Amino acid sequence: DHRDLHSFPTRRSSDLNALEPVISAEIMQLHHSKHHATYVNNLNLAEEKLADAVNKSDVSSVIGLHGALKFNGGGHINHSIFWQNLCPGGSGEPTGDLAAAITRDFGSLQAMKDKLSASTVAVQGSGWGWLGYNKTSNKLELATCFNQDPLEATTGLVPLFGIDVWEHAYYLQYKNVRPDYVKAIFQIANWNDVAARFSAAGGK
Ligand code: MN3
Repeated sequence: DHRDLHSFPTRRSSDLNALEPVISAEIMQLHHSKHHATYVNNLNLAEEKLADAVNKSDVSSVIGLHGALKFNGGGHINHSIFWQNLCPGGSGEPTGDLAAAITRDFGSLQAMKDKLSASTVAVQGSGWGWLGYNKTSNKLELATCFNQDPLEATTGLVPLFGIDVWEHAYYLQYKNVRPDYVKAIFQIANWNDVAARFSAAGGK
């Protein structure tokens, strides 16, 4: 059960403006309490149906729930990471092992941001851009996902930093100018959270 919509960056509705001016309070309110909440509610429903189907050894119904689990479960996973990836004013530049790995694998922080921005802006329709960690090669990699496809379950990469480019994430504020939203989001990036995810995955 995922009733608890934890992981909001400030946890208090009075702080919905915490990420302004990059993300408006209006967007935060709708994004968190409507969009994310809907994924959570529908994931809970799908998991109840899954438990019932498993209980009845109804393999056809188990398989039939795949789409709902992927979409709503992915939506919950992705947004839970997204809220933690952001903090008021940003955390400054990456440091330590994360900074070293970014330089090693992309040349520089700016080069990584440029590449991630370009691939994320280019997502056709709704989806996400990601900085991920490849545990097999011990390298940072970039990827994009359509819809709410969760990065690790669909590519094997451990998600470190995600940019939501569904229109609900920016349209009320940035209208059709997705590149401005993607550019601005780095101003509120919480590299401490990204570094913690990298470290937890065994990255160096
Ligand atoms: Mn979203």
